[in-house]
Amino acid sequence: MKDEILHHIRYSLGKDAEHSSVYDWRIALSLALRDRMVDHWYRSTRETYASNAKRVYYLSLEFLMGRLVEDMAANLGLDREARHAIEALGQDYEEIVHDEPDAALGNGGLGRLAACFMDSLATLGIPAYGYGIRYEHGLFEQKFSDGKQVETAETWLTQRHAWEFERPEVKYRIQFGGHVEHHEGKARWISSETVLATAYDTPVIGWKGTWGNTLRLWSAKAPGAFDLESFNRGDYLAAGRSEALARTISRVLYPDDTTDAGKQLRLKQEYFFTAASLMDLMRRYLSDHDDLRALPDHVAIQLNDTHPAIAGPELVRQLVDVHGLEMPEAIEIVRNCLGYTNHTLLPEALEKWHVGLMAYVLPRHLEIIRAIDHDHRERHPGSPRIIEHDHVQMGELAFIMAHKVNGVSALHSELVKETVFEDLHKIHPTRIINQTNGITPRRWLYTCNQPLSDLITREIGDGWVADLEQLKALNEKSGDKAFLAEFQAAKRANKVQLAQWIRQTCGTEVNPDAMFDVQIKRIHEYKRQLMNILETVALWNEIRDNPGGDWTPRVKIFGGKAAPGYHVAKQIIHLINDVATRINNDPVTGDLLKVVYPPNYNVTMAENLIPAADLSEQISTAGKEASGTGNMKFALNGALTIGTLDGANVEIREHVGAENFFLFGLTAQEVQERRLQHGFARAAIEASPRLSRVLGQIVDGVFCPDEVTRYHELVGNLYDHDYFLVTCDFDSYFDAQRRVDVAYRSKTGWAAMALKNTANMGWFSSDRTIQGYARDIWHAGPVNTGGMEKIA
Ligand code: T68
Repeated sequence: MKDEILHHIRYSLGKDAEHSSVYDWRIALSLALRDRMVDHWYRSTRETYASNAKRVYYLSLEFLMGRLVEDMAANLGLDREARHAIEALGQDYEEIVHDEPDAALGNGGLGRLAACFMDSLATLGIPAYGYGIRYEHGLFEQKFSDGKQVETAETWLTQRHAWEFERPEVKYRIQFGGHVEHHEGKARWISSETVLATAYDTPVIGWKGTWGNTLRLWSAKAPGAFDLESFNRGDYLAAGRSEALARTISRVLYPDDTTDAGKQLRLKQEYFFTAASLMDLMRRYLSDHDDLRALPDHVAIQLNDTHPAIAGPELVRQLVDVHGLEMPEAIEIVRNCLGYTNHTLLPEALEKWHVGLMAYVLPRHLEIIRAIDHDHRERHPGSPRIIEHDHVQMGELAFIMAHKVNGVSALHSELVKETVFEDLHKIHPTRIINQTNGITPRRWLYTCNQPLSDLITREIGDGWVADLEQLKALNEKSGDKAFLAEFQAAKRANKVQLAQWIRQTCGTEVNPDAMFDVQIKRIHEYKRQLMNILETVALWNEIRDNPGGDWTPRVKIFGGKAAPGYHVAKQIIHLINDVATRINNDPVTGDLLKVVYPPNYNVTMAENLIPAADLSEQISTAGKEASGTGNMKFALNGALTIGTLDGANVEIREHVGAENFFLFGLTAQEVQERRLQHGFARAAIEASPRLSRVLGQIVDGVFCPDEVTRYHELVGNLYDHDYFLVTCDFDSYFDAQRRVDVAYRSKTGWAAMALKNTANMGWFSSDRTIQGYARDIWHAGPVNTGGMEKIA
């Protein structure tokens, strides 16, 4: 390793060791690791071709990969070797690891799920490609200015991205606009704009290096040569214009995790990467098959939400317009290839495109969508329409064009049947299935939590890393005082480290013996960070009323970004920061209560916070969080959950045991009923002296003396609307928190409960999730083990 790193310092970076920077060392280390991936990767490709195995294509507008050095090294079995080599070269391994920017090509759960899936597909040896966009700018960086969120552009690609291979020879012409001509039953799309899609490949190697797949990300380029004529005329701007225009398509990740309100560029991004991916997989298929009717036997395409839903009409277009198949047959072939995953029931997040925009950007596709709609309604009279109120409803389109539609937790999948797709579910009663989300144990335990990971491996060996259910063996240890002490010591080591990091980033002193209570996720009304901060104020009040009481010291930790245009979410951020300032400077509460909100939450920050958490906040309004995956990461790392019966919380509670989970709040059913009661929020506030007092303080400007009216609108909305029932669940949440306080006071009691969480979270490995997709949707499996037989 040492020699390989030095080789790259010299021949890839053109430096000598004495004059190399941290950046140079990081790139050299990454390149050395990448070299070690290549043989695994080629072998996998060869075996896939040789076996003619079915390939899985995972289409996702987002891949939230985070940093790669540690994970790549770990999967290659080189984590210790890499560290030793770097240290032998006189360098600081931690510093080098921390130098890598996150690949933040995603907003949150949906993008991170895609990244976990890539890891599991490779670990299971399933031949697969991830397809997405190589955004020049990932998710914006967040700073706080006087407590308010400020966004700046993310710039990961201003540095060399050492993991990828540029594939200049792989390029496709992606068309937009124009019109369609029809001659003798054949359609010809005369487009008005062309952009080139070029490929960048990152190898993804599974655990122990057994298999390697590809993450192929597309970058947009202008199709023509540089316009030298304009340049020579002195019109420098015109010379670069078409290049700049083309490049905007892959320039920036949309930062909204719910609605992108019909933006033309967004539709172009979606079509751009979907069309390029389908052209690529068709080229691969036709290179060794000639029967298009057999496509579904060899190709499974998974749509990560509706963002790539244009895949249906696009693949039909290729089969009909390019290869001459008949429309109904093409529709059937495409349906047998496609699966669609739904990630949300929030109405504002269901994609809809105005037919005018669709006709303008993708005229041929609009025709095909009408044909699909017609075909479906002929077969199923009374079926809901794909085009409704002049909008193409992408959920309906994806549903009709997929042979399986899945939700991401048991509760969510049932709600999908009862709500968004109620009518389509009646027509196709076996199409909707469930695949509860999972997380990769490689990143989310093995690499991010070394103290716990080492302890587990010492106790039960390292088989758990690729077979997480082996953690069950730890159940036997829940009465073993000595083991519990070690389990606690691992947690404490993580907390000491985090306390240090908090001092550096926030300037706040926190006591590692206090309970670390963490809520990290996008800021959204339905996730109810507002309820958490209101409860914080209520607790502050009670401590101040009785400072000598037997309180359980707490550190409330928040992390998360708000979409730049989401006004209420930004107000919530501001309020959390204002409350933090007041409480952290209160000598009365002192170490009993602290509030910290480190800016710029991302995958790397999650990897630091989760191993140090005692309490995991999963407090969404029941029925709103499709699954959650952070909830799984915390429980796996030995945090207890305080949560509602929402998303995968329900299944987590079943697995870890109700006695090891702090439940509160209304059920999804009760939420629906409560909303119908006139004045429910005002009534709830009036019935809760505790909540009334907190809201009164906020309105009086206790936390914003410089601008007393700052939160009047926010509080006013709670009284009059409170769509997410913060007021109704508040007392039940407060009471649950006091049960948490009591439980935390028994150190071994708490440790035993925490251990029960770790020991029983094995089922939430994304390996299990991927096996479910492979079995129920893709009918695909690993090549080297005889395919499906291996999958139970
Ligand atoms: C999340 N969705 C769900 N969406 O909210 C979460 N949306 O419950 C679930 O665990 C997770 O998906 C994985 O299934 C998202 O993260 C987005 O990020 C998103 C992005 C663009 C447009 C719409």
